[in-house]
Amino acid sequence: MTQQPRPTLRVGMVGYAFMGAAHSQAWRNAHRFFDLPLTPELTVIAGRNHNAVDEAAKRMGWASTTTDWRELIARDDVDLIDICTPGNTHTEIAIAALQAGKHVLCEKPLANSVEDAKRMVQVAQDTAAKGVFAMCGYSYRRTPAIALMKRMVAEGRLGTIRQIRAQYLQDWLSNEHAPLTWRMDKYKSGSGALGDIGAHSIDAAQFVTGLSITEVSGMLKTFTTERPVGGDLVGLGGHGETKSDAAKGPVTVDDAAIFTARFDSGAIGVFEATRTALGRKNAMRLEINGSLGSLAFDFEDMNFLQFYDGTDPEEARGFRRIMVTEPVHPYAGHWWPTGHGLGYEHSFVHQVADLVAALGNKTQPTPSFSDALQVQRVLAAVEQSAANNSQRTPTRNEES
Ligand code: SOE
Repeated sequence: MTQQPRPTLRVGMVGYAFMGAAHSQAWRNAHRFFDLPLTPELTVIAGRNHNAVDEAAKRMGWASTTTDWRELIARDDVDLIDICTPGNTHTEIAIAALQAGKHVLCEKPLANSVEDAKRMVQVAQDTAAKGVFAMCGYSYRRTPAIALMKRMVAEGRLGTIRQIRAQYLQDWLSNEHAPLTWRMDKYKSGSGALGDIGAHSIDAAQFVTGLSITEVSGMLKTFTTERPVGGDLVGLGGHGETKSDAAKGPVTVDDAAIFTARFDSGAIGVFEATRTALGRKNAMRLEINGSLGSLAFDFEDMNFLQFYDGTDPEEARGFRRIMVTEPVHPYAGHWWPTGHGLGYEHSFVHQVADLVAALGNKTQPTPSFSDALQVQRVLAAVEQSAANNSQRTPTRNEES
């Protein structure tokens, strides 16, 4: 008997840069590797520049284009809006889409302020009651090793969680000649390394432990306070040199952020997010120390998870290097035979698969906008702490 074709989920995406490309890959492939209740269709992509969005549509596989995101929302052949734009546009697009009855996937961080995030949460809660759902794209929680960390913590393999150590280290702004882009403009991005990559660490730490951050003390640093305007924007946000006599513009966000955190259980944490750790390319690291064991992950070695089991016989104790490619591991069994490994793009496919499964079951996908609001609160608290110079004691003073 021939199987009935699955209903479609017609997607309209706003944006076509790095995240647009990663999300497009996920919309194209999720239903080919996961048994989904709905089959995504890449219906329309929106971008401000007509030629650029047409080129992107051809390259990424979108059926049509528009230069006005409002048209996506007006179309009755679009069921979900995927927001892959700078943070200052998330609130307006997401609220308009939800109120038009479209599901929403919104890239992280949710918004550029707690106030905007709260507005988005309110609308999302109202529309969820009518079966229109919203999710925020914290994709790292869908890396198999991080999902395995959560499973092992929930199974009690670490005992009582005591310390969380999270670093997200990049180096694409180590070069002071790297050009100014929207990621260095506070109005567009909300913050620098803190909100761009520190947000991933905050979400992952809370997701894996099931704990919430209740208090922080932070420091922000901008090493290069002005950068050349224009120049070749290659890669993440602006690799490459620009002409030395190029006009310069102000950097209004942090290059690096560090903060300590207290969790609701009494656990404590240390967080670091930087774009100037020369030599570290995308080292999203998370270590959890518990009373019975420890787990440690580094995205630059993303198919492996380090596990120290304190309940092992004393002579056998040591960090084990688990290859997270077995069918028993989260997501891994949908792909290749054990040992063949996955990459950065697979977490976005897992994100789409889980989102579509939830929509097909008419249940709230996670992380919800409320989950993302909690991250936004932590980001704002770190910025406030850094601005107030709170908890900082000079090591020298006039007497010493
Ligand atoms: C830039 O730092 C960036 O593209 C982030 O915006 C992404 O969220 C991260 O996954 C990779 O680096």
